[in-house]
Amino acid sequence: MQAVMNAPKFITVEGGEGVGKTTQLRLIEARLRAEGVPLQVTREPGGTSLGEQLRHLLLQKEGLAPTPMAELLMVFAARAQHVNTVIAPALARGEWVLCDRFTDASFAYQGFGRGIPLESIQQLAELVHPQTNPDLTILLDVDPEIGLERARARGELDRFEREALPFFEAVREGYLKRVKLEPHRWRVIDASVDLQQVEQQLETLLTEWVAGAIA
Ligand code: Z5A
Repeated sequence: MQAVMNAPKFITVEGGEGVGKTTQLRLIEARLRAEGVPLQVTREPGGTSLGEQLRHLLLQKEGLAPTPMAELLMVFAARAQHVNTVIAPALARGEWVLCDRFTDASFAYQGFGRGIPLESIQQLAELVHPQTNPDLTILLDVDPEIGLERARARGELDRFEREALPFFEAVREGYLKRVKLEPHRWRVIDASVDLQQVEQQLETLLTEWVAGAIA
């Protein structure tokens, strides 16, 4: 079906460890492409050559870990490059952008997880992407104990995944607080159930969203 868009849509997907983001992003992508939506699929940290190099530095287990502030500035450096060279140009061309994590992850991980003041993160967000903010954010929500179990079963853990449970509890709390602040932007999916049931919830959401966004 050839879809005609009312406006470009910027969709982000968020969640803690082992929520199944990678798995569910593929479903969302396939669904939007089947609707004929011109789509740019990307991720953070990453999405550009510089961003992918910063991602490698952020996730590596070897060497000295960045301080929380260095970590925050690295994710925002990657984001500055990403927004200016990939996300904003795609939206300007009339494409939709489906992004695996965005600034909400900085609030959740560096703010709630690492304890950096939320106002500092807000200031960076306003500096780096004043005009570029998600229209819809899907939170895949799961109890961190279940999520960590899944991540561990998947294989070797990166630097973030090696954090202790309280870190991930704080990250989850952070996401849920962000949902309360801007409920119209967020849709929360219960990702504790099996994959098929998560997919069903997403299908319902996408049907509703696509119907509303495509003229
Ligand atoms: N980060 C940050 O700190 N600040 C920022 O601003 C940004 C990011 C943007 C990398 O992100 C890190 O960057 C991230 C936060 C930080 N922390 N870490 N790690 P990432 O998004 O690339 O990394 P990730 O969180 O590990 O995402 P992931 O690789 O997409 O993993 P996932 O969400 O856990 O998804 P998955 O691979 O699809 O699922 C994991 C396993 O569970 C897999 O074997 C699945 O088959 C299984 N699974 C998934 N769903 C289910 C259900 N429902 N039932 C049973 N099993 C399931």
